[in-house]
Amino acid sequence: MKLMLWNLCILELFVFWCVFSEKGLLLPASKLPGQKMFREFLLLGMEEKMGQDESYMQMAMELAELGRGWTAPNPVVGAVLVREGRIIGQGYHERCGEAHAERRALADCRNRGESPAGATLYVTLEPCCHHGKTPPCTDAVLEAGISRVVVGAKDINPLVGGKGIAILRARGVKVTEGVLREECEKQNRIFFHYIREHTPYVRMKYAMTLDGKIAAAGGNARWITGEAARTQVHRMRHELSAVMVGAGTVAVDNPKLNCRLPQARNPIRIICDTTLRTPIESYVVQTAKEQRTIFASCTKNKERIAAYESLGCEVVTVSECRGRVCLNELMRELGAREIDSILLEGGGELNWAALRSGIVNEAYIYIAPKLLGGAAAKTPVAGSGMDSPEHGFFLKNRTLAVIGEDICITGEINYKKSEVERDVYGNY
Ligand code: AOF
Ligand code: ZN
Repeated sequence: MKLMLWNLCILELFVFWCVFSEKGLLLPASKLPGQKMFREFLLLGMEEKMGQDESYMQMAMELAELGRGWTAPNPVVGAVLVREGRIIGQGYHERCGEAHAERRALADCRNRGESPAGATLYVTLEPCCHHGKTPPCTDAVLEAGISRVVVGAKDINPLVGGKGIAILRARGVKVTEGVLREECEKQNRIFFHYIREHTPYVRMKYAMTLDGKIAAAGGNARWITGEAARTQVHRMRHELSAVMVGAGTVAVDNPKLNCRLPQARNPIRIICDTTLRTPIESYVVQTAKEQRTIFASCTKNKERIAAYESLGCEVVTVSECRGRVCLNELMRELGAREIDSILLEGGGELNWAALRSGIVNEAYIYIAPKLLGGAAAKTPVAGSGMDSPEHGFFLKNRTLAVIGEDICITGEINYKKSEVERDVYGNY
């Protein structure tokens, strides 16, 4: 009992560190010292609190997180192999194109000199049964002689879609489905959205003062929030595939739109620029050969397009909706390019258009304990605005957290039909 309490204490400290430390979720846990031993130690005693299946699945979910940012457009997946109450292997999907979590766990098991025959495999997503960039995981599970597979979420990829589970059952493997299903589905909400809609999952993020300003009256926006919140945003740039801003933001701030954290990747940059007027000298254009940069524009001016392309930019031409880049069409174009997620970093006009066209899935709103004033100072969502408070976009499944000196509110946008304006082609 004492040991259990001690373990829970450490677990809570660890969670606190993850949520509140400046680096928090930012340090890839694979780089933590003794990470594997630490996880296995944490599990001691947890079975008394949760069911055994749930606690191993929880561990598989934590492993899956280590792949976040590297696996797109694939899901994050973790796997744990257990025999007679002992963990004999663990792994996660590390990068798109590389081995899946199940094969990693089996390799780890063999590296430890253990045999996977007769073991139970815990995996956060149904094992695949198709030949993609890698061979089917079902083959690996059957060859290894695994006797039971515990699955978190079903894979809705039409190439799998329950067939992985059916194949295992038909071959005599005992399969338990839906352990921590909701949590596992939530963990891969980007993947599920992308597979279902073929468009990117969009997270709108902005930082404002207590009086709702995203910059001072003269336009200076450095910095609204403190360092801890800014570090978190950099983590998001690593975790989501792309970051999107309007041409106005590039013209005013000349931003880098990169990720300044160690062992992290840079996001693809997407700039919505209706008339393709972004200065050629701007940082994003000049560094397009080092960091993939996509301009979304309505212009048909071939020379202008060629000028950007010669510097390494990609130009995606879409139709015009209300005089601006058609965001619904753009999302379909980006989905076709396998971009599964976007961090929308505004400004106000783009945020409004994105909300109004129904492409925003969730919002991360940072609030700094400052008041700036200024009737002309910019606000995070501009455009023509709603005519009545009852028509406002509403956030559901909200969370509230203190990040350094700031507050962060998150939530999913609960669209009602009246809030989204689209034509018969699905465009705003
Ligand atoms: C699993 N375990 O770890 C992952 C799975 O092109 P491939 O071969 O990498 O296959 C990608 C698809 O496989 C992906 O769309 C999803 O359906 C599944 N991902 N499945 O059993 C894993 N990453
Ligand atoms: Zn697989």
